[in-house]
Amino acid sequence: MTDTAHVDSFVRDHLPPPEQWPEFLFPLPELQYPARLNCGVELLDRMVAAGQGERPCLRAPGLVWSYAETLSRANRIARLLTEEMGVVPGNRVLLHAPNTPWLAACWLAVMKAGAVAVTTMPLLRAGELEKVVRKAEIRHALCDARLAPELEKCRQRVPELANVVLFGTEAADGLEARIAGRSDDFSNCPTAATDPALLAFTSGTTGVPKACVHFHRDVLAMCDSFSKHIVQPRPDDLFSGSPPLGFTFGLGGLLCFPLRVGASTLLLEQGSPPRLAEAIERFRVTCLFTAPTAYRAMLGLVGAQDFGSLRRCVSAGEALPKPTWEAFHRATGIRLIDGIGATEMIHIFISAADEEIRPGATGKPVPGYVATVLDENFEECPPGVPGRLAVKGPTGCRYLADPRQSEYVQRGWNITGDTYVRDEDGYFFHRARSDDMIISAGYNIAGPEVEVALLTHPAVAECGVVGVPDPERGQIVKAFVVLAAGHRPGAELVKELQEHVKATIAPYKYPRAISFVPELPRTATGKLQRYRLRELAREEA
Ligand code: 3UK
Repeated sequence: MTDTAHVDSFVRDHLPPPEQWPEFLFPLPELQYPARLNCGVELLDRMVAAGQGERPCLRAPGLVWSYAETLSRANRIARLLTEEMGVVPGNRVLLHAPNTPWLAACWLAVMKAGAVAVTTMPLLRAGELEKVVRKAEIRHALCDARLAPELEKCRQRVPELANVVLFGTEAADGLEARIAGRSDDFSNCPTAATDPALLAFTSGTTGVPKACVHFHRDVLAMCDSFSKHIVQPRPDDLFSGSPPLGFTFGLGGLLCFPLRVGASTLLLEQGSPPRLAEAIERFRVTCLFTAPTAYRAMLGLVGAQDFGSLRRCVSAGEALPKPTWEAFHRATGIRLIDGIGATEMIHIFISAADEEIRPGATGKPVPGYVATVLDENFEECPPGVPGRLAVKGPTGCRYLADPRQSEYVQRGWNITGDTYVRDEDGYFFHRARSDDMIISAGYNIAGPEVEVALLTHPAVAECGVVGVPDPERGQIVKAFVVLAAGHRPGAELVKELQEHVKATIAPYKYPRAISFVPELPRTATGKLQRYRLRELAREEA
């Protein structure tokens, strides 16, 4: 591995040994990348050189930066990083901000400088930031001034994080002031296609977070597989959505996919369903990226807000329940694009669009990827038999210095930790996270299947289903239900919901216990935290 532009070899030195890497596949012409490749250059300089300079690139309410203006800012930030902050290729740069054009420009600058971006969720607290800074040995940070207090607390605990520059401030030592006088050209770092470009921390629930290493080529591969073949964006598209750029779902959908084709992106600091719905109407968003629960919540706003501009709507992060797909389709005529992605894979690898969509299925392997369902002995499960989802393609899992590498990657396959079933036509259906399967009186029950059944009842706004210990049955199925407006909790409704599930799916799967709750516990990326529901159930017992 001499073919690198990294001067600081920390990330490369802490990659897993080659025999623990997944197998990589590049089966399409668009996935053949040259040995030297800088994804920031491909996404930005290349577009300006191709005559896109005057077209809109980054937007926020009240602001539009063209491709040329974005390039000018990214170049001046790259100069600040390399000329003044002392960043050298391979150094990690922490980026901490809500989704804004400045954050996007900083990310592009980090790429162009050959540094390694570590973008964190804006909601992280000092203690969580500390784990990231220690694990990735970070000395440099660019941070939104509004989030400075939390980062400052972190810096006091890790003094190695010496070099913090704030943006979104008029202060004389702020980023805007410090780039103002700089020349707006920059000599881009000639990174290798296999030089690390980013560390993506997983939204793991406990313990030390895992950092996934992704190369410059991986950033382009997510654009040239899922986006090119399933989203099929056009230069006149306007992308928007809720996932933070610190979550690779957001990095792809809200930054890289639009820039790869010369389209524009509307970055929103607040991506709650009402804000999103408002922005869709006001800015005429065409491609939307958000979570299944947000699509369900937006159903209630369909009459009040005009969604007529939407052309592509991508749902990921959790399973998209069939009732949500159907209700959204009835209300808007839009066929939601479900897709399973993972931080380890950088983006979506099973999905479908348009007429290929089968509501209730995640889809088929995205062009560039192969996927299968394996049993404990690594034998392929026949159609109809659930097993472990396994996938390979142009991207894959490489944890930074982590023994858990050999759990995620086995025999060249990325094992995502999901239980899936295939049908005869090759469609993949999500059952549950493998650790979330409920075993009750000898039956295997997938929590999400019970959730789907409950969601078809009008009283249910949201729900989460888990297994709780039971002396007789091993586990019983327990549902936590958030009621829709106008419905009241009570023994009668419990009975009604139980009967409803028994009439919808095999009766043995019905929830023997139901609790009504005001809201469900979710991660910063919007995922239901089933382990917290299990804790809650234990506390109640
Ligand atoms: C689950 C899904 C069913 C699944 C992600 C799109 O979610 C992303 O990454 P994470 O690392 O979580 C990965 C896990 O989330 N999951 C995601 N999408 C679906 N389950 N249907 C889906 N459509 O358990 C997976 O293993 O947080 C999603 C793009 C980039 C991402 N990082």
